[in-house]
Amino acid sequence: MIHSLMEKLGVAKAQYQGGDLIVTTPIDGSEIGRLTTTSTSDVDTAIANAEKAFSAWKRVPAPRRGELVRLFGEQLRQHKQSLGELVTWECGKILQEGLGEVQEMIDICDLAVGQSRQLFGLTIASERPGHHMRESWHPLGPIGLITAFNFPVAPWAWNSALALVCGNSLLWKPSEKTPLTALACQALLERAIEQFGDEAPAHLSQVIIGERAAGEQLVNDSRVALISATGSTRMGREVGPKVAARFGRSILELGGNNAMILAPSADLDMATRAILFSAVGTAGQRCTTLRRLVVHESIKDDVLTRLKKAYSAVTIGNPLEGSLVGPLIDHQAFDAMQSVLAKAREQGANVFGGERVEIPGSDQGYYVTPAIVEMAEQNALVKHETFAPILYVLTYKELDEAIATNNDVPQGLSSCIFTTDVREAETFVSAVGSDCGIANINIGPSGAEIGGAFGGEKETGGGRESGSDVWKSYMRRQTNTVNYSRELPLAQGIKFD
Ligand code: UN1
Repeated sequence: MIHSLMEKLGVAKAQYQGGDLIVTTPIDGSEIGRLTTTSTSDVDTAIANAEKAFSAWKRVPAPRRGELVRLFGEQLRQHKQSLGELVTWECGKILQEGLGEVQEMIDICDLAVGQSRQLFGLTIASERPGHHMRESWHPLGPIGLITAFNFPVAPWAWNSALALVCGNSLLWKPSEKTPLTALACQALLERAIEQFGDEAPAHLSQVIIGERAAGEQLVNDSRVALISATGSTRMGREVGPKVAARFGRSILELGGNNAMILAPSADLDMATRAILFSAVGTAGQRCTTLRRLVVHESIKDDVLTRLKKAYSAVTIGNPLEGSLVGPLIDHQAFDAMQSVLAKAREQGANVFGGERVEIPGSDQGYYVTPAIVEMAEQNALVKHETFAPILYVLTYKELDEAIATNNDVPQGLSSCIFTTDVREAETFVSAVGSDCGIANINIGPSGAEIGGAFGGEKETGGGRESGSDVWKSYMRRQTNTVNYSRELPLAQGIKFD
């Protein structure tokens, strides 16, 4: 199965057989590939080649660069099914979500193509006669991308589609758990490059296979102008200071601990569906997964009854065969979930679900029933992000208290409120409301569209990816003052003669 998918996607067998990095599928734990890791000296060469590619690519007019991304988007459209299936094989998310991830890639390509004709700056009034000022945006340099297993392809595409139209070259270090999808994306991009022709330099996009050390090499190399890294807060705490120490730029997309405030006036049918998708979907392994439900005490019992009914009806099993919940990525993820649930029980919490589910033929697959954990208070356990389907339930009396609970965690990615009271809704998205990068009304915290800026505050890292004006992160800003007069007046009225 893997072979025929890889063949359709244009990856030769030799690229994923016989190497030292073993890749397994979380579906049943079986081996699906062995890749050769990139050596330290090969990473060094790759960086040097990325610099050369940048030097050529920045000379190509931006709308032409957009044409390459348009061709890449076409490749993704043609191969959506195969790439979606490969995503499912490699990271275990259900096929609907694997396909959704590829759709996000297609969407960002469309956005980037349009953006390639809109890399505009401001014109600014000068205080001096016969002068004007403007801002120009120029290509930045080689961009290093470090991505996580749970979204193995879309975040790479958010960054690379924009980075390419902005005139940069790419170096991609995918998660060591999901390198096959990276090879497939690279193969599709290479096909687009071939169609595009000679204007695209060699080594415009390169994949680096390896574990932590390979990523660190990118992080520490001052030739890499920007590091965009998705992963845990622990990883970001190492990457951020290292890039800053060499005055590089970084975009960090780290942990989330996303809450929903459920108000008494909410449409509970809608809220239940939203909770189910955002807490249970992707087996709780999105950075935007709903992890905390802050429900008004007057509706808690009703909501818990609805949720437990919905949770019990969820199908758990092989993500290629129509289940709603696939496996956790590996046994470490399972162990982490079990240890957190055991601690919660020790603390007196009421735990519903969370058991291992045996799927015939998948004894090395780690499938679990999603868990609901009623907590008396938002303690250290709740404030910690566990990358598994655990939904903590907390109660509130007044909206202010619920907003304080929403904000009282170290992470600040996504949040939402379900209410039909416009005052509550607007307060939640106001300056005294949610402190997160994403704050939604009557929609769950996950499943953002690519048109907006994606990312969060505090320990989430402060980076933004995808839409809005995020393209500016992949360019350098230049301020130009132009004198078209025959005089040389100084700014601030200074006389110097
Ligand atoms: C992630 O989990 O790293 O908003 C990204 C969402 C998706 C992206 C998630 N569009 O849930």
